[in-house]
Amino acid sequence: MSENGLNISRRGFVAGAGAAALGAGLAGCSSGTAEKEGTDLASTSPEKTAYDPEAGEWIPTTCNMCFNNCSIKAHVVDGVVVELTGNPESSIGNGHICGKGAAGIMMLYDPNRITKPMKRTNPKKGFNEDPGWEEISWDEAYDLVDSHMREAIERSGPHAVIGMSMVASQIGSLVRGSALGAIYGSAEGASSDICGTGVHQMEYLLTGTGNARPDYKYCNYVIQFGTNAGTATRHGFNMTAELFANRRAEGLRHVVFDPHMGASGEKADLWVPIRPGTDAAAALAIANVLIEEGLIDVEFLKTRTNAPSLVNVETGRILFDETAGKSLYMDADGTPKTYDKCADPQLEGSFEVNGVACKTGFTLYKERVAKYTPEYQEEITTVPAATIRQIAKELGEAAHIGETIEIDGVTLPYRPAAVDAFSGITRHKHAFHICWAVFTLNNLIGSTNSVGGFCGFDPACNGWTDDNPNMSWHPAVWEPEGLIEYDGLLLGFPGSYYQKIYESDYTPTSMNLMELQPLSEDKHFVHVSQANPDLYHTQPAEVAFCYACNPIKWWGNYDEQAEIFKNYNYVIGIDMYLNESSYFYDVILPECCYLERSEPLPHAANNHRMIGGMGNPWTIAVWQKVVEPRDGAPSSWELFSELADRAGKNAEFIGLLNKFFRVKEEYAVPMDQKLEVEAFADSVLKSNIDEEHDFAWFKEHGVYDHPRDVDEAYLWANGDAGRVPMYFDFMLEAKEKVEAKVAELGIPWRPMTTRRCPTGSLAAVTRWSIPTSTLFPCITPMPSTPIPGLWRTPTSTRSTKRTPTATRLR
Ligand SMILES: Nc1nc2c(c(=O)[nH]1)N[C@H]1C(S)=C(S)[C@@H](COP(=O)(O)OP(=O)(O)OC[C@H]3O[C@@H](n4cnc5c(=O)[nH]c(N)nc54)[C@H](O)[C@@H]3O)O[C@H]1N2
Ligand SMILES: Nc1nc2c(c(=O)[nH]1)N[C@H]1C(S)=C(S)[C@@H](COP(=O)(O)OP(=O)(O)OC[C@H]3O[C@@H](n4cnc5c(=O)[nH]c(N)nc54)[C@H](O)[C@@H]3O)O[C@H]1N2
Ligand code: SF4
Ligand SMILES: [Mo]
Repeated sequence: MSENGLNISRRGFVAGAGAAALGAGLAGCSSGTAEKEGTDLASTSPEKTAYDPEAGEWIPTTCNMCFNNCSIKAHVVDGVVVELTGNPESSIGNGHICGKGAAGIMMLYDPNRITKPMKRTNPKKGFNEDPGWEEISWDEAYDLVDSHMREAIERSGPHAVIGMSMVASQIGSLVRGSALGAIYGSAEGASSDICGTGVHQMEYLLTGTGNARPDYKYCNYVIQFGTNAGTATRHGFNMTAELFANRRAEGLRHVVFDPHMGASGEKADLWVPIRPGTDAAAALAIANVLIEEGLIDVEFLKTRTNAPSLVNVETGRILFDETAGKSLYMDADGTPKTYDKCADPQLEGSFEVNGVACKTGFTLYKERVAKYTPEYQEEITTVPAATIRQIAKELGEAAHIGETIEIDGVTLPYRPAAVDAFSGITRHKHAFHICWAVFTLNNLIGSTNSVGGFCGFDPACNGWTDDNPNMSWHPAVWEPEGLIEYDGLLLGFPGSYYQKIYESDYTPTSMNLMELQPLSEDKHFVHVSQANPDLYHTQPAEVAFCYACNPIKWWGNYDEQAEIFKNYNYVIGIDMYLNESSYFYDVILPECCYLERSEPLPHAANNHRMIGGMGNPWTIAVWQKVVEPRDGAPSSWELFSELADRAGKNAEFIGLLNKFFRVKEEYAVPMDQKLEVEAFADSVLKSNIDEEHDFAWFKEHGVYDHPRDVDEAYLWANGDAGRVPMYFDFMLEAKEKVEAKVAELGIPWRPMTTRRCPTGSLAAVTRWSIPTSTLFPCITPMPSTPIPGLWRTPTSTRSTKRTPTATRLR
């Protein structure tokens, strides 16, 4: 083993051809100008070159040092990258590069990067065992992957293999899932359970898209619960950082609930330390004060939420008109009417309908939060009651309830106050319930989907040109209650929690037991069932395929995970480095660095990078190779294409990718030969933009953008119908069905208390935290045949007519 443990001699590398320019690159990186005193990192290199920004070329591409994938420019001189900067022509990153992004140059030239396939020679696995890595040829590496995958599946069926990926290379993960599905019929996947679990579901339910944020441009008051969005982290970090900082300087008031004074806490106007895991109590107390003080948007609650729904006090279930198949509201004239025919719905009250005692959903909500006085929550959270009162009043007053604003000729509700949240509340038990309590505050003040309020990143898209609607989406409406559905992250394909809950069969078909978690986001149950297959009646996987991830650390219990990993017959890893998980890998195939590869449509359709909103156009940016890959290591696209080609599965693999990327037939690449990445990029771009904007155009220009219309930034700006839930009747439906199914199958599931209140404890729907399947296809292995219903005609008036099972008037 060499000094760095990788059979790569550091000395050999540094003395090599890239050293002089590498030194120059580091100097350039640290100072931005030639030979600034005191920052000379290049002194160890044998030869020092002055940095000349005019030399060589500046190549537009995409950063992958984190999943934000900011648009950058790489300064390449004599075939060596000497500096990375933000690309000011792109809204993705707004021309900024963060410290980590600038350090990408160090990853590119890091001698410890793996660039050749290796196999383990020590059969013993463990954190204290040297795997004894031995370099092997690419041929052998592909054969090892192919034979172990194939044999496991032939022996034990499609569930014998589990694919794992997360967010480090998100489109690569989509390709990984597609390839394993198309080539091997692999049907299992796993991901981490401590990312957006809880948050994304609430964001889908409230904004029709899986990522939401304060509408910073217009917002004057932001409360953050457990997130450093725009100060250090989160989705579209470099887009948000400047915008948020400017708005704070202009007087935006920033309140942060966080046990720890992190990046947000230290910049906030008011940092509110809170006992970890207790945020729901604080949020419910804020709701209590808002209601007490009359600081609620009654009009919004009546017309854009299901709060007026009539609820059977006995069963907790919403009343539906049997013939119309729609939920019932009480009209001002004292007659119950379907939600869409009710002229003046009563937000509050107790009624009797056909002999059934009922209350409105809002009344039940109000009764529920009555208990959460500021004083009561103080005992739970440690946050002083007076602080909660102050924040609630500030929030309610900042919301400008009743006011409107005109944007691009459209008059819209103006609610410049928003409650935002992420990791700090999603990574606790009952994450969904905490998020539920927290995000409902936006409904109370009418800021959900309003100008200045809490808005989805990309709630709707009319296409990337004026006359090509190929890339478009708009959430449908769940007719029985008029609730908005969603379009998934990444690819913008339609999804429906309501359909899953009301219509699906809950019988689990995989180790993830996804059918029993209809609101689930990530496939993470594997880490429980793999260790207890008998308990859950699941089939353990035999081979694990880990792409661009470090799964040992996903669940916080390294030692237990180590035991699980030891139990796989064979573990395949694709990475750029050895990490904790690789102590358990049998074979590692390197992927080249992001600066050494090209990827089609790096930001997918509507992913985490584009925060949306007026002023942020639809931006399509290039990800292109800026230097040749060291040792010829492939990209994930090339690697999976090779596997598909060797297996004779080109048509299946390419067919699936065509669906995902909405490739038009006239631009499709040949299906009977190995996928060529840049040719595929061409078909994707031409299909979704136009003939002119092919990959060659992007290589030269880097970025294409298209202005965002007002109805693409604000969900209801075109007058569309649609509501969001305040009373979560569907949770009760799911609870009943999950309970019945686990009882039938003898699956241990922890029952929760059975309250029927909207913010109560309906957590039997989930065993852990509520975890999704097709929302995040990047982490979901795909079946080998195209998924029915995934490919739909783009339209902005799509709606669904479905009958809930609970249409009876009860
Ligand atoms: N620059 C950059 N941006 C990124 C990423 C990256 O690697 N780099 N990664 C991306 C990914 S995958 C994710 S998931 C996001 C994460 O983005 P964020 O959600 O903003 O992540 P954190 O900085 O972990 O923020 C969590 C905060 O919650 C606090 N916290 C912990 N427990 C509690 C609690 O009980 N209550 C409250 N109120 N707060 C609590 C913690 O102290 C911490 O300050 O960032 C994404 N954006
Ligand atoms: N302890 C701990 N656990 C956590 C979190 C945490 O903050 N701390 N965060 C949670 C969250 S929010 C998330 S999203 C997950 C993230 O979990 P992962 O996605 O597993 O993220 P990382 O641990 O960053 O591991 C990424 C791996 O991908 C490799 N890699 C990076 N770029 C590339 C590439 O271009 N190609 C390939 N093939 N490999 C690449 C890196 O070398 C690294 O080994 O972790 C979750 N678990
Ligand atoms: S925030 Fe942007 S520049 Fe920084 S590492 Fe992430 S993708 Fe790169
Ligand atoms: Mo994450």
